[in-house]
Amino acid sequence: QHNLHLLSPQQIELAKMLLETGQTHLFEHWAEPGVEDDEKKAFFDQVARLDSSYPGGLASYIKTARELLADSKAGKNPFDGFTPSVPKGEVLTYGDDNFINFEDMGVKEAQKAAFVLVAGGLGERLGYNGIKVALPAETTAGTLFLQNYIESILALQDASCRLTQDDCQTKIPFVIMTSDDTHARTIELLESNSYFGMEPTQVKLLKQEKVACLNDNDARLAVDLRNKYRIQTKPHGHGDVHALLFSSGILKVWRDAGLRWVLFFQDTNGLLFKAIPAALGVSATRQYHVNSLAVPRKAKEAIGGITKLTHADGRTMVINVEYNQLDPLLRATGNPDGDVNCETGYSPFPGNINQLILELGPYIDELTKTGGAIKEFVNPKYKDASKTSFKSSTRLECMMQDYPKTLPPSARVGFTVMDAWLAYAPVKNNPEDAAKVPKGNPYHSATSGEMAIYRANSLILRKVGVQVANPVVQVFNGQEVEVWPRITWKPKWGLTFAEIKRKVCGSSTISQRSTMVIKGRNVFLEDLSLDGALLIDAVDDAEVKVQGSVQNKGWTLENIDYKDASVPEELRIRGFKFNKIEQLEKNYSQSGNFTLEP
Ligand code: UGB
Repeated sequence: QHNLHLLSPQQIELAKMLLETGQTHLFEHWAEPGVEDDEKKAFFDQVARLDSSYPGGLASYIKTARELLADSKAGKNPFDGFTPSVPKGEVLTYGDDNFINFEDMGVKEAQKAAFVLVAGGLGERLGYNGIKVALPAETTAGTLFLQNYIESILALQDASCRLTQDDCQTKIPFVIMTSDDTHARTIELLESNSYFGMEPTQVKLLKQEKVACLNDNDARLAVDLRNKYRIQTKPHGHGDVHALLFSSGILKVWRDAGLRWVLFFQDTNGLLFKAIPAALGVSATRQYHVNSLAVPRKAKEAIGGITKLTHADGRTMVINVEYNQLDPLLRATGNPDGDVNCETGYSPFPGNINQLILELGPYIDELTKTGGAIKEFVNPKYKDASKTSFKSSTRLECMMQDYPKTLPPSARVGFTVMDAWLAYAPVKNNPEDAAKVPKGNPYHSATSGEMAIYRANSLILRKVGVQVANPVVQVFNGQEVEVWPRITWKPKWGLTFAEIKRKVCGSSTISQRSTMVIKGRNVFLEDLSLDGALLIDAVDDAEVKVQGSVQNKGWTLENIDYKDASVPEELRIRGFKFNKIEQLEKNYSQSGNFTLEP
């Protein structure tokens, strides 16, 4: 009351809203008028931000929170009335005719695509001190995750452009969702690396805001313990991406520019773009409004399961059921063993890798109705069984893959299952937790993420006719992994099966202890016999044939311990580093035709 005369009309409205929604306690310990006025102003600035960044405003947030907290207290099952079953989707096999046709189609469609990376999370499970997209995806070429994503989008853009007759000006738009935790460091990474070759105007950052924390079942907002004029906030989840895209107005700009697809992806999957062209081809061919990428999933693996839910009233939807909910849901619906592997050795529910392809038109139609609001959930940690108080404040959360929950039954929601070796190897777990993963389940660590890249590249080269040696098994940071030859190439060398096949002819062999890095676009492997390390770089208009036998001492893998603080964090979380003993390195900086014959 005493402070009212200091407030602007907008601030008075916000104060009224807070009082009407039961938030009187926020003002209880305020100093009298004239004291700490700057802090009071900052409080209202924060409330204004919380209000404007949430679809429907803060009052709507508090109302939803009360409902969800009441449901949680009552132990209400969010899947009440629904029976889960295994849905049908498109199952692809790398390199067969079907896959190649989808890839062709996907490359054509890429001209009408925009990409959205959700990178607002700090990755608490990984415990890395930097932003995750700044980590090297692998340490042979040293390509960073963000660099790999940008170079892949550019490779797709070029490949797509090459298919058109006319002068192609396509610049695939790329949005990165950041948060206060990642925003400044993402900008710095882009700027200090000249946007990894992308035009800065192609890239747009959208920063998600945190949401207010809740102290009790009445959804009373939590006062920040360090400052009584601030409300505690926490991340709201990757589901924010839809509201942010909608409110930014960018979706309509894309539609007006003739785009048709929006592809969403996460921060640390070094394999993802090997699966993108075919998955986009599936979207276009099947005319899916929503297409989720999936991989075979081990029961209880920490990724959601794509599930068909059928309600007693006849409604059905195909949706991700999060890993902690799938097992109880199955048990509650007549499957006493819960989430278990079937005879294939995998869960019958495909694993969601949170790569979504949405058709832009229906997406805009839906967001025009919802404002981008996504069905939320709350996960309070209660002090005791009475569920009347929390151990610490909680907040509402939302996930981007819950977007289909509000869609009408007529929406075409599908999914595409890819081989896990091709499509999915995230870096989420710290070495200690990864070492505890049950045997046979993926580690999802920096170690396994890097080794998966070498395995995928080795398997791809095998598919196009190169004789690649078998892997050996080694243990790094307590994790047993297959070590394949360390083969990497830039996305522009080959993003699709057809493109890679075109670059390989004759009969080449690569031994297990070998390392190969291809950075040039037009490098052709012809009767190469590699036993050691070979690094080739070439400008785009240099055409290089690689022949003959390359043999040298090569690069060896040296074990390092994740606790060894003398080694940089991005290396020690892998448990190994390269000992670069001997290599053949060739760099072609002029245009022309060349033959690399050692
Ligand atoms: N992220 C944000 O941008 N903002 C946020 O507020 C939070 C996260 P996690 P999660 O593919 O393995 C997801 O923490 O949420 C970004 C799916 O829900 O790595 O535990 C963050 O930067 C699950 O179904 O994953 O699990 C990162 O890029 C399964 O598919 C992304 O969101 C699982 O991923 C994911 O955040 C998986």
